[in-house]
Amino acid sequence: MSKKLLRVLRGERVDPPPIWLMRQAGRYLPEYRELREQAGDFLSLATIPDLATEVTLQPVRRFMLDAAILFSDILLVPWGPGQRLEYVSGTGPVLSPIRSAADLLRLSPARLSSAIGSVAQTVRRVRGALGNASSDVALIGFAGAPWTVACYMIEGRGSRDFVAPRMMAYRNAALLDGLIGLLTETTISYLTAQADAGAEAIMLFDSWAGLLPPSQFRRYILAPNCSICAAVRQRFPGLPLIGFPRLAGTMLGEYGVATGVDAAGIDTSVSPEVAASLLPSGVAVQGNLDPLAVLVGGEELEAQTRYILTALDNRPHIFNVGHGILPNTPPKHVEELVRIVRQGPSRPFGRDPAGQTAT
Ligand code: 1CP
Repeated sequence: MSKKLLRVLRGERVDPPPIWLMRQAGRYLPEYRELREQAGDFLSLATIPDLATEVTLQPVRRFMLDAAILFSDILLVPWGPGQRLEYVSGTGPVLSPIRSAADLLRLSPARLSSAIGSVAQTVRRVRGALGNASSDVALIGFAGAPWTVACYMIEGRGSRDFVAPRMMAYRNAALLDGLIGLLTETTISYLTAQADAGAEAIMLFDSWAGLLPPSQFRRYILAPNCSICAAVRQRFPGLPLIGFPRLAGTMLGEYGVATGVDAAGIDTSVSPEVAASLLPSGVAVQGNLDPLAVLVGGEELEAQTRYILTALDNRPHIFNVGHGILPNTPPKHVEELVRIVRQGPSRPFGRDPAGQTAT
């Protein structure tokens, strides 16, 4: 019998739905903090295959989740070809910003191959470890989508509004087109290497898709996501693809149709029923519990979880959070969440916590 997550990605409704969580590996786990300290810096943790393998497996072992997600970061794709990158504690990633054609020319995409090599090695080791346990756990590989990676490359750090890349879309579209084109090609190689090494599904994170108006959304989100999905499909026809155009709002429907993804991740702001109605019927919905509800725990966690389970009961559904698990989340609350999801959408709680009944 094939793995639950893969069945849902093929369009099957599975009850209770499989569950995994964005940022399921990370600082909220004491075993992660310990290994992170040993490694010294985040990039070592992400690029030394033995360490990255262990961190990938930690949450799967602790919570018996239905999927492992490769432990890596979306910023290895600019770092590999030579963009300076540092993870500064308290600030997050800091990069030397790309603001001109000369900055772009300094990157050498051929150098990405050594970063790709270490990530492929991690994928092989995780598959080996999961295989030995003859488990039902699927391994998800991933990359950032070009616009989201470009946001960090141009801004040079995390931001709430990423003004520099958005300005570039108006004032120097040729440069942005060049960068998005380069990222589309490198992302295809990066994902192809992960699939070759044994990733069983691929997720494309477009975390900052929601910053663009519709015409730019089509140019910088739809077009590159479509090219990547088509190229990966051509090489790996049966490999399921999950797209996550975060905060895309009503553009979610166009995204689902144009890219042909097998599942769409939805963020916390989207009503699950509306997301389901915007997407083609065979497309699975992945999401979308508020990470803050996991942090808070208790009755709120239970009510919000049951609401989502009920709202997506009649649809291929992968239970997840709407954005990454927060660093202060008590691991006990994740345990509790997994327990609630495995009980399925039992009726008495199938209400929107604000009082609206799920249909
Ligand atoms: O230990 C630490 O201090 C590092 C924290 C951390 C972790 C645990 C970073 C830095 N990256 C990661 C791992 C990571 N990043 C994974 C691993 C798999 C898992 O989910 O368990 C994944 C899938 C990502 C993807 C990622 N990185 C995204 C897309 C998803 C999202 O959160 O929107 C983004 C935007 C990044 C950039 C990034 N890397 C790290 C941080 C703190 C950030 C966000 C910076 C910001 O915007 O403020």
